[in-house]
Amino acid sequence: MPEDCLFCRIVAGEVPADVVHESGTAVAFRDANPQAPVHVLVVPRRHEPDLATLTRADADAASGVLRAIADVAEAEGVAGGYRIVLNTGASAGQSVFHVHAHVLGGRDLAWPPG
Ligand code: DGP
Repeated sequence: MPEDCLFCRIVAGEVPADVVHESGTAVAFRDANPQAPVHVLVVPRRHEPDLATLTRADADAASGVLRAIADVAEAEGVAGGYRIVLNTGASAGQSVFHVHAHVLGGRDLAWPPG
């Protein structure tokens, strides 16, 4: 685990977070800067910077993230309409380089996202 990775520290319980879901491969917690009534981050326990590296390194962990997204959407009551965002790379707005899926819902979501 990289010692300077914020999301590794949340997964390890070293940094407090509002955890809403956990599995053997993934952890989900509320975003500290929510952009919608439901805004949950789903991260793999394993540290990888983005979805491509995670999928190539550990397909089970990648599918665990997808499963956790579905479980979170259902538990949060937004399974009928929500958005998944994986900002990948600084130019796309990624600021924490431990892969994470934003699960956004609870309001109408405009498209294109900008
Ligand atoms: P991104 O820009 O796609 O890398 O998203 C990073 C998200 O992480 C951003 O929406 C804010 C959130 N975030 C940053 N620091 C913390 C924290 O300490 N706790 C929680 N729960 N979320 C955080």
